[in-house]
Amino acid sequence: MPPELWSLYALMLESRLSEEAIAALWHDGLISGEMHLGTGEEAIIAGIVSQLRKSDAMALDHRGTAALLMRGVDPVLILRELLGYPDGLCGGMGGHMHLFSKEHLAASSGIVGAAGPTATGFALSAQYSYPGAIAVAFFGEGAMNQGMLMESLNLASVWNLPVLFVCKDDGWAITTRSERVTGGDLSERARGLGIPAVKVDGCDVSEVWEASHAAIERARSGQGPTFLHARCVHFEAHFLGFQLSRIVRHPFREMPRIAVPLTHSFLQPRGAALGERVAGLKKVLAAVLSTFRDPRRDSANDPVRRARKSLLSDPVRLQELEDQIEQETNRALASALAEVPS
Ligand SMILES: Cc1ncc(C[n+]2csc(CCOP(=O)(O)OP(=O)(O)O)c2C)c(N)n1
Repeated sequence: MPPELWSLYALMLESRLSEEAIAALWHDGLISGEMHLGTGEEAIIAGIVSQLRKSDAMALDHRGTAALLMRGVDPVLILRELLGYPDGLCGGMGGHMHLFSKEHLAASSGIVGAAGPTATGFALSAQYSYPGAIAVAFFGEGAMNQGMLMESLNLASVWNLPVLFVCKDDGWAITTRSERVTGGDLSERARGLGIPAVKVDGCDVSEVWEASHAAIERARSGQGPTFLHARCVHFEAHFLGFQLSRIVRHPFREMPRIAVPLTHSFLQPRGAALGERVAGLKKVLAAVLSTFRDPRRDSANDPVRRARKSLLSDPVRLQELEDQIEQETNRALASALAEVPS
């Protein structure tokens, strides 16, 4: 039986509000370095994490915050980790890309593809020591071109390990379109290694829940791994402050920042021949114009909004739930910003 959409929406909203709070801290300069969020992935994470049991493990990529929040890791510990405080989840040393919780059997890595071997290792130990327990690997489609992930898929297949491999496919690896670097069909790749593969709309939490439920049951009952290919959209693009996502959101405000230096370089007397310059300019214009058709402009791809729409039939309950989650998030934020212990 799937849980009611209310509880899945609560997980997704808590994650979204917490990540919006993280974004605000980052924009205020309180978190150093890059910041990759999981905004847009909430339906994939909630649909799966809501089904995990205590002895199940998670291997996460550079966008692990949402999964840890939904798994029940204290949001104050996560926030204090991102702020670099010594009483953060990993002593303030891991940052957002290397979040670990031994208690929750969860390990992240900023090394693209590393979720594969980590989850496979977790699953191997589960097969010996905790029959019925499973491991989940979350990774982007860019990671599917990493050798270690392919090797993990292969080993999980031949050793019949209880792993759910979850490919969160947003079609981009930083600035590279997936079709420019990825041959063939990803589900077919998994099938080629003997692993059943299922494609889902990663913006639809009920669809993700249904598909992953069957896969998780297969793994728990000793029938081996499954590959789940879930399409999603990253609303912040690769990381916070990413120029391309700013153009997608505010094309007219951001355009002059591109057009002015471009015009200057175009009019330079030295450099490439005119034909090459025109060709270059055409490419840039095409890239900018394509942002108008970008899926990130369409709120129908926002999993949180989509789930919310289905709950609008009970506006009073919805308002109560949203108020409660907002208050909890604000409380966690206030605690996280409290004095660093001396
Ligand atoms: C082994 C390795 N190579 C390159 C990088 C730099 N890098 C960080 S994120 C990223 C793109 C990953 O794309 P994808 O797996 O699709 O995940 P997404 O960021 O789209 O969620 C790259 C290349 C890295 N961290 N690790």
